[in-house]
Amino acid sequence: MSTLTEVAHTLVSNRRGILAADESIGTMSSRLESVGVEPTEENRRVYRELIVTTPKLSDSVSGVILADETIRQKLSDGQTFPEALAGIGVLAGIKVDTGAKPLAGAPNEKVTEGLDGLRERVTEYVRLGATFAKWRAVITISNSMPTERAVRSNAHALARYAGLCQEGGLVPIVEPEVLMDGDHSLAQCQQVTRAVLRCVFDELALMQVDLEGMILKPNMVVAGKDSSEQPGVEEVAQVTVETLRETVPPSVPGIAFLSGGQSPEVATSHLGAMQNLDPLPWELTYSFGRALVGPALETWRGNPDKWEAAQRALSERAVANAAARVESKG
Ligand code: 5MM
Repeated sequence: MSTLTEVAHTLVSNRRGILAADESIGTMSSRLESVGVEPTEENRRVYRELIVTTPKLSDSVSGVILADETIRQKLSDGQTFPEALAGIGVLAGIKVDTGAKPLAGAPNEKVTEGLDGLRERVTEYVRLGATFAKWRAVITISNSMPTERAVRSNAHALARYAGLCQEGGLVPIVEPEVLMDGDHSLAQCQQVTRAVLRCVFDELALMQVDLEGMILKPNMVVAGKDSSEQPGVEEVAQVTVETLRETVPPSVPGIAFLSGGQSPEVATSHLGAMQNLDPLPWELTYSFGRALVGPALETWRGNPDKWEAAQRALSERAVANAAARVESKG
């Protein structure tokens, strides 16, 4: 097994999942402000320290995705974040995209940027202790979207990113997110997700990306959050797995879902319901951001007295998701 394949398997096996703590400075600052915490570099660091020092984190978390700012920061004990994670048996990842920017010729659609200089940045991130990377593309559903232009541009960028990461020794997490924003139906989400994943795997093949050395991070197939018809948990699980079976080759070791704005409990229920749908050719796990850390951030609110309670809130979600990966198998 190559190192890339080993890292990919480690990330998705043993019931564990990935914690996405890679909010860009802008997103992290808004999240801190929403709970009354001043959005300073130091407060972003302290909040990330709370996450990675959560007791028993490694029982249910295999990897933590860091932001560029965080991978260069230190914990209060002087360790870097990758050092602290390595010390507890958790892999360090790094978000390498530089954000979704307006796509020329496609009003209201975005293409994720960050390919310029990526080869050199990958080398640096490996030196800083990263073993895997993440790049997120966003796709919007409406009457006129997504355009083929947006889907193909984003798929192309994801594949070039994945190729550069593998060349430099990082396992790429390939994240094409079909957003929950809007009032679209479950069927529309399925249709768009299917088309996006087909295009992504076509581009990955063109770039000769080794599928055994990558992780796919897709959205679950759900109705738009403003839709009046919300499917039940079993239906979401069935339609999501059906869509993945149609599009994701079995050589991909694992699929780690994003939560995309679902409540923590609902995201966990969906993950659990999917485990029953044998045969699954890949591991199905989580790479949640908000659905893992949301309750912890709400509990902490910058109050040092709430540090342990916040860590318990994170632990509770992480343990629930790890349990969801097996419990349903009954
Ligand atoms: C943690 O947030 C990630 C970075 O977002 P920005 O670049 O917009 O700041 C984000 O990519 C995240 O990893 C995924 O959306 C998954 O998180 P959720 O909250 O959807 O599970």
